[in-house]
Amino acid sequence: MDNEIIVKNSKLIELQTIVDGIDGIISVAENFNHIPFEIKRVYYIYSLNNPDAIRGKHAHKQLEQVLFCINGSCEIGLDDGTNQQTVVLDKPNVGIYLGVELWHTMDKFSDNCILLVIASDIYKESDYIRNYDEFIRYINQDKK
Ligand code: T46
Repeated sequence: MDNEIIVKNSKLIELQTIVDGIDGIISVAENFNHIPFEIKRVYYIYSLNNPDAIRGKHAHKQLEQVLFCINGSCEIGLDDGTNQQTVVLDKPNVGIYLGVELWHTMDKFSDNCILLVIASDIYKESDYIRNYDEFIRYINQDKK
């Protein structure tokens, strides 16, 4: 398992680290710069105390997102319908871009894991494909 991205519509995004001596580090994500879309929503997932938790298990039709594990670590499972891979997020300044039509899961959360998500749109349940067979049908349909 490595972090070379082979699935479609995904890439790693590495933010600069501004090291403030012994007093900490700053990483910055800007609209259309480090983040390849206009940011419309930020949410974060925490209190991931169930070691067996598997989140995600869906794809998006239009939504683009970048996930950062800003504390601890977790694994992101990616599936574009042809290729599957697992990516470890364990650095606060390295995130993963999830484009459209990408089935994803999040699991193997470490203690105190915090997942920060930057999204291109507000929450719309109609944008979710939550059934895997439906996802495969959706990506294979003729989009004339
Ligand atoms: C995604 C991954 C990375 C809202 O009402 N508003 C929101 O902005 C969000 C994110 C969620 N919700 C509600 C919808 C569900 O009733 O919160 C509940 C749990 O959402 P979900 O099961 O989709 O959570 P995850 O962790 O599986 O997925 C989340 C995002 O929803 C999703 O877009 O790509 O993180």
